[in-house]
Amino acid sequence: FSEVHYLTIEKVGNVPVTKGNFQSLPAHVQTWLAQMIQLCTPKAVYISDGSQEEATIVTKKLVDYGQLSPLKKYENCYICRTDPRDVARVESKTFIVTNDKHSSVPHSREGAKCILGLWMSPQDISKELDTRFPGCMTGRTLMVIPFSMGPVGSPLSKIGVQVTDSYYVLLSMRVMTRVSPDIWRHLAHGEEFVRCLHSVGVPLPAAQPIVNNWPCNPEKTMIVHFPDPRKVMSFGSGYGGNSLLGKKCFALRIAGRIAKDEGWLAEHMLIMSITNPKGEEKFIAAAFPSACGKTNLAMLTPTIPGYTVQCVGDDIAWMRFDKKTGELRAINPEAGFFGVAPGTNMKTNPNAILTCLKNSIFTNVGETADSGFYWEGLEDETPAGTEVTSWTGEKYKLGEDKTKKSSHPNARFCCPARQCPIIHSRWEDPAGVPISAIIFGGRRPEGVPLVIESLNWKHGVFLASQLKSESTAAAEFTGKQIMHDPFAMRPFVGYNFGHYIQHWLDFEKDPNNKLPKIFHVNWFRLDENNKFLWPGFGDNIRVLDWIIRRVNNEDVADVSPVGLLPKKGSINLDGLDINWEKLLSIPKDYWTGDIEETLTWLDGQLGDDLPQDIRAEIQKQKDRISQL
Ligand code: GTP
Ligand code: SPV
Ligand code: MN
Repeated sequence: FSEVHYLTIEKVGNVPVTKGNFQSLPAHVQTWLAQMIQLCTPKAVYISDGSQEEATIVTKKLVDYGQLSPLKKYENCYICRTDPRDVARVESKTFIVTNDKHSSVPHSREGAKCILGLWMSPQDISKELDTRFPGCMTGRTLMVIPFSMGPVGSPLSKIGVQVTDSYYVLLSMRVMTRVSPDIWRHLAHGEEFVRCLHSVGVPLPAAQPIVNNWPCNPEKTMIVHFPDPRKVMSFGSGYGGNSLLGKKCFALRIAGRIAKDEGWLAEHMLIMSITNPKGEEKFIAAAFPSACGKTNLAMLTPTIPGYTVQCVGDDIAWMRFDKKTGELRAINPEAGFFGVAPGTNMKTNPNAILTCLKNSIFTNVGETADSGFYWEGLEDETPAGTEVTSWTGEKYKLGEDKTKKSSHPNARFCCPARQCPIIHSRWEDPAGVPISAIIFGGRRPEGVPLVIESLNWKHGVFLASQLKSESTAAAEFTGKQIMHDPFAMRPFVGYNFGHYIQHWLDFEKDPNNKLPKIFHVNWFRLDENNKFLWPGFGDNIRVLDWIIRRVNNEDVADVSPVGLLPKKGSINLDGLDINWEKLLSIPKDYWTGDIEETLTWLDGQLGDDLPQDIRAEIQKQKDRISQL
């Protein structure tokens, strides 16, 4: 490098830059990077350009190292097995740091352990970080990844820069976000960006054995957010939402805080469009907790004729009411899908399978002897007797021992959204798409009908506040417990949850806002033999069809104590054998207990931060249920 270049490097600690030109970066970026380099003491600095050439070189490096191996059956696809201690998000090690505790977490009642965010003081976190980050990249390369959440240059988009010592993260960020040297131009005048620092937390030589060539530091894992200075610091994990910082850390926790300040919404929602047989298109957004069906709904293949579904996004939506038209406009800030692999097949979600047949990374899935991917759910598409190597490295033959599992339940595919056969032509529209309905839902084995329409906006916000779901493998919880997950945002909210609910309520105050109707769905109700009462997947179009008819104010709903329910016969059930009564019933005992539990829980968690409007909705719902 040039002398000038060298001097700059010398200033940041004599660390060579092996790719890119540090000196050409915007000054405020250089300043921050210099601090990160000084803190982490890498052996080299590498400035990513997001190009295919770069990905090819980095991929080869990882194959040589043994972290990735090619899946020869497909084009440019790779499989990766992690250290089995690093397989999912870790909610219990995810913190929000602010000076004022209650800007981050609610005033929970005495004795109620707050699960709507963990706060730590700047002083306490400093101590924690000081035992982690200094020297954490010793012997490793510090990579600098400039990325945009949302189309580069869109007024709805936001920029981040991630520093990481993981090549896997570099490859995945390139799929999940828009990584490009163009970003630097957009920061040329000192513009704001979210500062994302990530380290696997294993300086070299490693103090402990590295398992599966997947360096990580589970004992010291910590994911820390600083919403005020718009900063994220993640240590010890290489997996998913812990390490791809554009995703949950930035696009939900930090962006949520920005959205509150600026009057918009950053939500854990898919975005899709449905066109009915008359050719009318409507866009909807839907929030389900992790591993509860967003990707599947977003890419659904309709089982009834005449409908077309197109996908805009499968996990995160940034939405704001248009000042002129009052429409709620949404963008998908991501560029890829990081989807749950198990359960995905050509029957349940052909579009997901077709999206990930090239340029994709598969983590913690099984591999067939002919170098294809395999996971639970692909039984019918894979000949019995096929030899599979499981994610833990065990070899077995399909069909021989039913107790063998090929994949971790939170195994994921990571693939570019543009490869999706039904990706919407407007999925990168900088203006976003207009949302007509918002749907919430969860895994509710008992009591909760297939679909409920809220009585009005406030009641809808209440329905979202009382969202619950069976726990899944996307987080560290074990066993099937029904957990509260308001707005499907429990793990992802970046500020006081009471303020978050109030923020939703406040949209009603602007008469210009065209408020979408709000719905609650449940694909997971069980019968007495623990069988799903509803077939789900492609048949969910039947419920979406009903929802759109309600958006068009068709007279297909009856009022009930818990909201509007479909009139019998108003959901197209052609060709299905459905027990309507069991699927739609609202048992008085169940709902009486449920509303009490909801009030106790929300009051315990939020204390005086629980908005009065929600207390009033709870009381009204209680009164209605008592008349059932
Ligand atoms: P995250 O990526 O963790 O946010 O999950 P997600 O909400 O996108 O969930 P996803 O669509 O990946 O589904 C998770 C699991 O639920 C998969 O194993 C699916 O097969 C299963 N699933 C999805 N939709 C349905 C449905 O309609 N009915 C049933 N029974 N299962 C479903
Ligand atoms: C989720 O858990 O909701 C995910 C996967 O989408 S992760 O990126 O790990 O958060
Ligand atoms: Mn998700």
